[in-house]
Amino acid sequence: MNSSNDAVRAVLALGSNLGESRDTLSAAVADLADHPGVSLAAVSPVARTHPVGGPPDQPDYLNLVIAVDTTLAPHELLAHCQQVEQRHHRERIVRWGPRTLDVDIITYGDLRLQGPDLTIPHPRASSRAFVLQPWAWMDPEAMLEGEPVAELAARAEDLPGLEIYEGD
Ligand code: A4P
Ligand code: MG
Repeated sequence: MNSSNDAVRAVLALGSNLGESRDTLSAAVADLADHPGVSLAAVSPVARTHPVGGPPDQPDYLNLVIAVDTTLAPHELLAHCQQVEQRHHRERIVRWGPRTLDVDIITYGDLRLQGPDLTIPHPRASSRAFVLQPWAWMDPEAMLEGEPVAELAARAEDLPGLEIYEGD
Protein backbone atom coordinates (compact mmCIF):
# COMPACT_ATOMS: atom_id res chain seq x y z
CA MET A 1 0.00 0.00 0.00
CA ASN A 2 2.86 2.36 0.73
CA SER A 3 3.93 2.54 -2.87
CA SER A 4 0.39 3.22 -4.07
CA ASN A 5 0.21 5.92 -6.72
CA ASP A 6 -2.77 7.50 -5.02
CA ALA A 7 -1.01 8.24 -1.75
CA VAL A 8 -1.70 11.75 -0.52
CA ARG A 9 0.87 14.00 1.16
CA ALA A 10 -0.38 15.08 4.57
CA VAL A 11 1.21 17.29 7.19
CA LEU A 12 0.76 16.40 10.86
CA ALA A 13 1.68 18.53 13.89
CA LEU A 14 2.70 16.99 17.20
CA GLY A 15 2.96 18.69 20.58
CA SER A 16 3.76 17.63 24.13
CA ASN A 17 4.28 19.49 27.39
CA LEU A 18 3.93 16.75 30.01
CA GLY A 19 6.28 13.90 30.84
CA GLU A 20 9.36 13.08 28.79
CA SER A 21 8.22 15.15 25.84
CA ARG A 22 11.21 14.59 23.57
CA ASP A 23 10.98 10.82 23.94
CA THR A 24 7.20 10.92 23.52
CA LEU A 25 7.51 12.84 20.25
CA SER A 26 10.11 10.42 18.85
CA ALA A 27 8.01 7.40 19.83
CA ALA A 28 4.87 8.99 18.39
CA VAL A 29 6.55 9.68 15.03
CA ALA A 30 7.59 6.02 14.88
CA ASP A 31 4.07 4.91 15.85
CA LEU A 32 2.46 7.15 13.23
CA ALA A 33 4.74 5.68 10.55
CA ASP A 34 4.11 2.12 11.75
CA HIS A 35 1.00 1.61 9.63
CA PRO A 36 0.75 -0.01 6.20
CA GLY A 37 -1.09 3.04 4.86
CA VAL A 38 1.40 5.61 6.13
CA SER A 39 4.90 6.35 4.86
CA LEU A 40 7.05 8.96 6.60
CA ALA A 41 8.36 11.56 4.14
CA ALA A 42 9.97 14.21 6.37
CA VAL A 43 10.40 15.21 10.03
CA SER A 44 11.03 18.77 11.21
CA PRO A 45 13.46 19.86 13.89
CA VAL A 46 11.91 20.17 17.34
CA ALA A 47 10.84 23.60 18.60
CA ARG A 48 10.51 24.64 22.23
CA THR A 49 7.45 26.89 22.38
CA HIS A 50 5.55 28.92 24.94
CA PRO A 51 1.99 27.66 25.52
CA VAL A 52 -0.74 29.32 23.47
CA GLY A 53 -4.03 29.54 25.37
CA GLY A 54 -5.00 27.23 28.18
CA PRO A 55 -4.21 27.58 31.87
CA PRO A 56 -1.53 30.16 32.74
CA ASP A 57 1.05 28.03 34.51
CA GLN A 58 1.53 25.14 32.11
CA PRO A 59 5.06 24.23 31.00
CA ASP A 60 6.59 25.03 27.62
CA TYR A 61 5.80 22.64 24.78
CA LEU A 62 7.99 20.72 22.42
CA ASN A 63 6.48 20.78 18.93
CA LEU A 64 7.36 19.19 15.63
CA VAL A 65 5.78 18.61 12.24
CA ILE A 66 5.98 15.60 9.95
CA ALA A 67 5.01 14.96 6.33
CA VAL A 68 3.54 11.58 5.46
CA ASP A 69 2.36 9.97 2.25
CA THR A 70 -0.82 8.15 3.09
CA THR A 71 -3.40 5.94 1.46
CA LEU A 72 -5.73 6.42 4.44
CA ALA A 73 -8.85 8.50 3.96
CA PRO A 74 -8.96 11.68 6.11
CA HIS A 75 -11.12 10.15 8.86
CA GLU A 76 -9.00 7.00 8.87
CA LEU A 77 -5.92 9.16 9.32
CA LEU A 78 -7.64 11.04 12.19
CA ALA A 79 -8.50 7.72 13.87
CA HIS A 80 -4.89 6.59 13.50
CA CYS A 81 -3.63 9.87 15.01
CA GLN A 82 -6.05 9.48 17.92
CA GLN A 83 -4.93 5.89 18.52
CA VAL A 84 -1.34 7.09 18.74
CA GLU A 85 -2.43 9.81 21.20
CA GLN A 86 -4.14 7.15 23.31
CA ARG A 87 -1.07 4.95 23.28
CA HIS A 88 0.83 7.79 24.90
CA HIS A 89 -1.74 8.12 27.66
CA ARG A 90 -3.16 11.33 26.40
CA GLU A 91 -5.54 12.76 28.99
CA ARG A 92 -8.06 15.32 27.90
CA ILE A 93 -8.81 17.33 31.02
CA VAL A 94 -8.79 20.99 30.03
CA ARG A 95 -9.10 22.39 26.52
CA TRP A 96 -5.69 23.67 25.49
CA GLY A 97 -4.37 22.39 28.82
CA PRO A 98 -1.17 20.42 29.29
CA ARG A 99 -0.98 17.10 27.44
CA THR A 100 1.43 14.24 26.97
CA LEU A 101 0.67 14.19 23.25
CA ASP A 102 -1.48 16.08 20.76
CA VAL A 103 -1.51 15.05 17.08
CA ASP A 104 -3.33 17.30 14.62
CA ILE A 105 -3.86 16.94 10.89
CA ILE A 106 -2.74 20.24 9.37
CA THR A 107 -3.20 19.50 5.66
CA TYR A 108 -4.26 16.52 3.56
CA GLY A 109 -3.23 17.18 -0.02
CA ASP A 110 -5.27 20.13 -1.22
CA LEU A 111 -8.39 18.93 0.53
CA ARG A 112 -10.70 21.41 2.20
CA LEU A 113 -13.07 19.79 4.64
CA GLN A 114 -15.33 21.19 7.32
CA GLY A 115 -17.10 18.60 9.40
CA PRO A 116 -18.24 18.12 12.99
CA ASP A 117 -15.12 16.17 13.95
CA LEU A 118 -12.59 17.10 11.29
CA THR A 119 -11.61 20.42 9.71
CA ILE A 120 -8.83 20.50 7.11
CA PRO A 121 -6.70 22.56 6.82
CA HIS A 122 -6.55 22.77 10.62
CA PRO A 123 -8.48 25.98 11.41
CA ARG A 124 -5.86 27.48 13.72
CA ALA A 125 -2.69 26.36 11.94
CA SER A 126 -2.24 29.48 9.82
CA SER A 127 -1.79 31.69 12.88
CA ARG A 128 0.37 29.42 15.04
CA ALA A 129 4.13 29.63 14.98
CA PHE A 130 4.39 26.39 16.94
CA VAL A 131 3.07 24.64 13.82
CA LEU A 132 4.29 26.98 11.08
CA GLN A 133 7.92 27.46 12.12
CA PRO A 134 8.86 23.76 12.40
CA TRP A 135 7.02 23.23 9.11
CA ALA A 136 9.04 26.01 7.44
CA TRP A 137 12.28 24.54 8.82
CA MET A 138 11.29 21.17 7.36
CA ASP A 139 10.14 22.59 4.01
CA PRO A 140 11.13 26.21 3.30
CA GLU A 141 8.94 26.22 0.16
CA ALA A 142 5.79 24.98 1.90
CA MET A 143 2.51 26.77 1.16
CA LEU A 144 -0.69 26.87 3.20
CA GLU A 145 -3.83 28.07 1.45
CA GLY A 146 -1.84 30.06 -1.08
CA GLU A 147 0.55 31.68 1.40
CA PRO A 148 4.16 30.76 2.13
CA VAL A 149 4.32 28.98 5.48
CA ALA A 150 7.56 30.81 6.33
CA GLU A 151 5.78 34.18 5.91
CA LEU A 152 2.82 33.07 8.01
CA ALA A 153 5.28 31.95 10.70
CA ALA A 154 7.06 35.29 10.67
CA ARG A 155 3.73 37.05 11.32
CA ALA A 156 2.45 34.68 14.02
CA GLU A 157 1.94 36.23 17.45
CA ASP A 158 3.53 33.29 19.25
CA LEU A 159 6.83 33.44 17.30
CA PRO A 160 8.73 35.39 20.01
CA GLY A 161 10.33 32.92 22.39
CA LEU A 162 10.09 29.99 19.97
CA GLU A 163 13.48 28.35 19.60
CA ILE A 164 14.97 25.24 18.14
CA TYR A 165 15.31 22.51 20.77
CA GLU A 166 18.50 20.52 20.81
CA GLY A 167 18.12 18.89 24.21
CA ASP A 168 18.34 20.14 27.80
N1 A4P B 1 -10.48 17.97 14.99
C1 A4P B 1 -11.03 18.76 14.05
N2 A4P B 1 -10.17 19.00 13.07
C2 A4P B 1 -9.02 18.34 13.39
C3 A4P B 1 -7.76 18.20 12.73
N3 A4P B 1 -7.49 18.82 11.56
N4 A4P B 1 -6.81 17.44 13.35
C4 A4P B 1 -11.20 17.54 16.20
C5 A4P B 1 -7.06 16.83 14.54
N5 A4P B 1 -8.25 16.92 15.21
C6 A4P B 1 -9.21 17.67 14.62
O1 A4P B 1 -9.09 17.96 19.57
C7 A4P B 1 -10.48 18.13 19.67
C8 A4P B 1 -11.16 17.57 18.43
O2 A4P B 1 -10.73 18.29 17.30
C9 A4P B 1 -10.82 16.13 18.09
O3 A4P B 1 -11.62 15.22 18.75
C10 A4P B 1 -11.04 16.08 16.57
O4 A4P B 1 -12.23 15.41 16.23
P1 A4P B 1 -8.32 17.41 20.77
O5 A4P B 1 -6.94 17.11 20.29
O6 A4P B 1 -9.09 16.35 21.41
O7 A4P B 1 -8.35 18.62 21.81
P2 A4P B 1 -7.37 19.85 21.92
O8 A4P B 1 -6.10 19.58 21.17
O9 A4P B 1 -7.26 20.23 23.34
O10 A4P B 1 -8.20 20.94 21.22
P3 A4P B 1 -7.85 21.59 19.92
O11 A4P B 1 -8.96 22.53 19.62
O12 A4P B 1 -7.45 20.58 18.87
O13 A4P B 1 -6.59 22.38 20.36
P4 A4P B 1 -5.50 22.81 19.38
O14 A4P B 1 -6.02 23.93 18.58
O15 A4P B 1 -4.90 21.64 18.72
O16 A4P B 1 -4.47 23.44 20.41
N6 A4P B 1 0.69 25.77 22.54
C11 A4P B 1 1.90 25.36 22.15
N7 A4P B 1 3.00 26.13 22.34
N8 A4P B 1 2.05 24.14 21.52
C12 A4P B 1 0.98 23.31 21.29
O17 A4P B 1 1.16 22.21 20.73
N9 A4P B 1 -1.43 23.03 21.44
C13 A4P B 1 -2.64 23.47 21.76
C14 A4P B 1 -3.81 22.68 21.34
C15 A4P B 1 -2.83 24.73 22.45
N10 A4P B 1 -1.60 25.47 22.71
C16 A4P B 1 -0.41 25.01 22.34
C17 A4P B 1 -0.32 23.75 21.69
MG1 MG C 1 -5.65 18.53 18.91
